[in-house]
Amino acid sequence: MKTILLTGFEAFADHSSNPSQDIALAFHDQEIGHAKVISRILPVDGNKAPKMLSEILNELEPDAVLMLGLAAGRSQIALERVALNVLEYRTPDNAGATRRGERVLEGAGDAIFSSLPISEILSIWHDARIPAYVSDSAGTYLCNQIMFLARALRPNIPAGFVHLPADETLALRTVQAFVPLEFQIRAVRLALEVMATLNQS
Ligand code: PCA
Repeated sequence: MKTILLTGFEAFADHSSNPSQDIALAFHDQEIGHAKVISRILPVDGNKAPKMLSEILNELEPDAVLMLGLAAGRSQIALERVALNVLEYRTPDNAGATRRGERVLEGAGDAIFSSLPISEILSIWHDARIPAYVSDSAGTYLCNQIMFLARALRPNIPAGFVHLPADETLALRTVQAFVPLEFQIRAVRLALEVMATLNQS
């Protein structure tokens, strides 16, 4: 049986919760097709998150990786196409750190594409009437960092990132665009179903 690593992030900045955490945990230990999903929650800490990701990859040696994170303000689910080799953020991470134009990984290329079949996943989502699009920027914060690292550390396995909008829990606290958690869970399940059928390159 294949192993799919599913990651989410803890809450950060002024967000009281993070749907990526709730959704990742909802799938932990579940079997999807011929794959077993193992979920892990990453800290929003530019030093700790990469270390933890690398330890998890070594421990689990997953066959595929799906990473989730919150992009509050976006109104649809975003399948990220590309991760940049840059860290640039003024919103402090949960350790209080900011970055100005540092590299995610010294010596690596400037950008790496998702190795998920993004067009296939997008069209399956649209068939299921899930509002979603392919995004060409995962930002320059923790989500981009983790996506870049996962692709750089495991170049031969399907790995990619999905940015989730706020859910109703966040929208009840602060008026903002949101997609109900149930839709987000459905989207992640469909993506995992596609990933369960993929082979390593
Ligand atoms: N979203 C942030 C980091 C953690 C999260 O869930 C981002 O988009 O980089």
